[in-house]
Amino acid sequence: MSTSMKTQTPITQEHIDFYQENGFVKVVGMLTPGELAELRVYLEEAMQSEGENSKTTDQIGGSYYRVLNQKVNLWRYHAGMGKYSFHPRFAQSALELTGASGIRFFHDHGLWKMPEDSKATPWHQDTPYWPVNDAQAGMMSIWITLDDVDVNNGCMAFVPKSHNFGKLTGIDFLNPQNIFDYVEGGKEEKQKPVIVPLKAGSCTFHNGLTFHYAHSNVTDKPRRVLAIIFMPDGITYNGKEHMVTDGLGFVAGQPITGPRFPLLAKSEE
Ligand SMILES: O=C(O)CCC(=O)C(=O)O
Repeated sequence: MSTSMKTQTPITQEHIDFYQENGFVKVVGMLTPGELAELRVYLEEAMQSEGENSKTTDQIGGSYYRVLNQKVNLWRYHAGMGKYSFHPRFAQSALELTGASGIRFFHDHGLWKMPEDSKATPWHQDTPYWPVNDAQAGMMSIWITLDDVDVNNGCMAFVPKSHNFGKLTGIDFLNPQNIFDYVEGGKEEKQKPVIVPLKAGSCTFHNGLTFHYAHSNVTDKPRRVLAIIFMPDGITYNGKEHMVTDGLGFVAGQPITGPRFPLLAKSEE
C-alpha cells in the first residue's frame, strides 16, 4: 500500500494546456502570505551577503548589474533559501506542467532588477546558456516575484509558441542581437509578445526555449525575484562550461544527477 501523499499545487488543466501550447503560463498565488513574508527576509539576507558557494555575477557599477543583480545557487549559502529552492509545491507544479516523469533541480538564482540606470533584460531563450543536450526536452524556470511587477519595474513578456522555434543563439545581454532575426521565415510575425504583470507571491513558468524579455525598472525600489531552473530527469551534460556544473566531474553525455541536482518530484507509478 502506498503511503505517499501527492503534493498539492495550484496547477489546473487550464494552466497545463496553456503552458503546453504557449511555452509559458502565469500562476496566481503560488506563495501563501506567510511564505511571501518569510522568503522576502531570506532572499534579502542571501542577496546582501557574500557567500563562498553562491556566485554573484556582477558587482554594483558593472554593466551586467544594470540589467540584473544576479546571485546563483543561493541555497548553498543560505539554509532558509533551501526551503524555497527545493519547495515541493514548485517542483510538483513543474512536473504537472511539463508532463515529465521526474523533475530535478538545476539551480536557483536571485534576479533583482535594480532601480536607477536600469536596463531591460533583452529578448532571449535560456536553453543556449545551459550545458545540456536535449534542448527540446523541456527544461524550464519558475519566476516568483516578491514585489508587484508591471512595465515600470521589470515585469516579464513572452512570445507565445516561440518554444517551437528551436534552440537559437545565446544573446549578449550587454550588446543584444535581435533574436527575431534568427527565426526562420517570419514564423514570429504571427505571434505578438504578451506582457505579464504579476502580484507579489505569484509566478510565471517558462520553457527554456520560449522568447522572453523583462522591462527596465524605472521606480526607486529593487524588483525582487527568485527564479529556479528545473530539468526533466534524464537530461544529459553537453561538456560546455557552466558555473553550476564546472568542477563536478561530469563528462559529456552523462545525465546530470547527484547531490547538487536532486530529484524533487516524480510521477506516481
Ligand atoms: O528577471 C529578469 O529580468 C529576466 C529573467 C529571465 O530571463 C529568466 O528567468 O530566464
